[in-house]
Amino acid sequence: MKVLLTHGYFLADDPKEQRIMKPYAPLGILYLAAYLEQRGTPVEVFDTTFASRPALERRLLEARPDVVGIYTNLMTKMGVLAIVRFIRSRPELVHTRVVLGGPEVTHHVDRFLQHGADVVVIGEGEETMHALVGAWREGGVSAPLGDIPGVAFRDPATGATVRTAPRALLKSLDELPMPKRDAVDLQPYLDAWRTRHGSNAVSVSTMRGCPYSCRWCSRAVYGGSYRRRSPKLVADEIQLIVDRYHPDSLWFVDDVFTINHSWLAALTDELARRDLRVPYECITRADRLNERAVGLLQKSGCFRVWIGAESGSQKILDAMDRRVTVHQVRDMIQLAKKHGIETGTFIMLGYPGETEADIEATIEHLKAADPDQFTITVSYPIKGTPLYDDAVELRTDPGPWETTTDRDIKLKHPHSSLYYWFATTRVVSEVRHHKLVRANGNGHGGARPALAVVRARAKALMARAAMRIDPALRALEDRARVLVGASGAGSGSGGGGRGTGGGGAGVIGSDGARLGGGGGNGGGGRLPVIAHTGS
Ligand code: B12
Ligand code: SF4
Repeated sequence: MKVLLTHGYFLADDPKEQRIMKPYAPLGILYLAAYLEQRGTPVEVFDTTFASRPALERRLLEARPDVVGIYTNLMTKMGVLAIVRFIRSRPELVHTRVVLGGPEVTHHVDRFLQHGADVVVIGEGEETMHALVGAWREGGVSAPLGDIPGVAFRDPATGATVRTAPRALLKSLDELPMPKRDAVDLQPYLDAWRTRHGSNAVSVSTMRGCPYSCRWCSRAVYGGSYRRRSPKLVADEIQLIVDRYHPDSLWFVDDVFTINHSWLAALTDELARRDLRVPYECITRADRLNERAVGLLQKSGCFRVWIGAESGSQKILDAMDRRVTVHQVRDMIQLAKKHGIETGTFIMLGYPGETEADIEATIEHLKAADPDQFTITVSYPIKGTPLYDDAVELRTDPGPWETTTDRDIKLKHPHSSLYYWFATTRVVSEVRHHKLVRANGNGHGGARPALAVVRARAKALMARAAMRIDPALRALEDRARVLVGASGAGSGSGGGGRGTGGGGAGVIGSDGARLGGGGGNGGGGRLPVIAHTGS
């Protein structure tokens, strides 16, 4: 039985990521590959990141796999659909079963099946994929799948979607083998990082699931569970990565790295016992940090911690169900800095109910918290999240499902489409101005910094003025819309990814995407790992 796993993400088609250039290998399918191989099914992983679509198509025709499994997230959806179409269009691949998994499939099961997938795997993938391959091996391409939990497929007789019972989550992540990183060539990833940033990183996952319930966050795969690999196995994996790839740093993709302090203490001890100290970056929540946890982070090698902030307005944090206070975030950013750990934070603009006063509170929050970097996202609702359901009246129709993503859904605001671009520019410029003035006050003055202060101030003032005349801009926009006969109420939330990096506080304004921090346009040469959703 020939199994080929792939992910439909092509770096060459992603100018934004080419600018950031912090690619990571697709961990999900590397876990699947390891799990299947451990159980006797050899797997080929076709890593699309540095490849081209024609190269993948050639390989599919050459290999004629019995099963093609494709990781799908909301960004890669269109690429994945193109691969599915290709497979369906080729007589040579008529027997190939197409299985889709990953976060984007959970809430679009029917659509993916209508567009040619044979099976959609919902949730954790290892056991389900193993069961599917086993069923096809035993029973051929039309083997019955109804007893396999965690899948959806079309009934061959009626065409109706059949969803089997949900798959129970793995009881212990320690049952899993390490992801099969050697199934892909990591070198181009490491080289891409090093060439652009002077240093590189490898991603590691130690936990699955998140028990918090931030309303905009997609937990489509692991839900509200919290499971973790034992510190010993994590240290084994780190050792292997270090021996094999010699990376400059690690990035833990975990949602809330410091959620369990005893686990962190045990990992810290295990790493110390092995004298294994690799600089790493992680993401967490302010309420899962304290003096002890920050001390452990520092001791175990954390050089940068991302602490979710989202907003400087408590009203908005509460609306998001973030369950932290603005003050906790501020205090923990300061605490981490005191321990010599760099800090980053995430900001989301345009959450429903946010006013200009809330945006101003966010600016003040960033000045007071003083993170080394921050990223700004303009809010967009992902299907399956509470925000998506809450915002039913506010969502714009992005257009045909197969050619758009949830990132194209705008939340209707009483603003012009440029408002959040101005807001992003204002946040960045005001915070930058604040930092520069403080640095000058600390005796780091001079002609160039003075010019930068003036520039930042001017930009902030212009952005603020533009926000103030927004009703006029909005009226003009509405009029233009009427004149060209465009339909659809409400304006979009923010424009494209206009980067506005700053020396001290790196930030990239974005179209709802969370991108890397200060390495952005003019970000002062900082080298943040891409930080984005989570915590
Ligand atoms: C690391 C990460 C990134 C990294 C690296 C991506 C990479 N190449 O690895 C970066 C920063 C680049 C990134 C970017 C984005 N990300 Co991201 N990312 C993550 C994160 C934190 C971890 C992913 C991971 O490695 N998980 C560990 C592995 C083991 O889990 P997994 O991938 O889910 O795989 C399991 C199952 O999904 C399933 N499975 C996966 N593939 C397959 C395939 C088959 C055939 C089968 C059967 C099963 C299966 O089995 C696997 C094992 O159980 C997740 C959140 C999370 N905690 O998972 C968000 C997450 C995946 N990202 C998300 C988003 C929104 C994005 C962006 C769109 C953000 C943006 N910029 O707008 C971009 C898209 C980039 C792109 N072009 O793909 C969302 C996806 C929501 C959705 N519906 O798709 C998530 C879930 C975050 C969230 N909570 O909202 N991301
Ligand atoms: S944003 Fe972070 S803390 Fe909140 S639910 Fe998502 S992963 Fe959990």
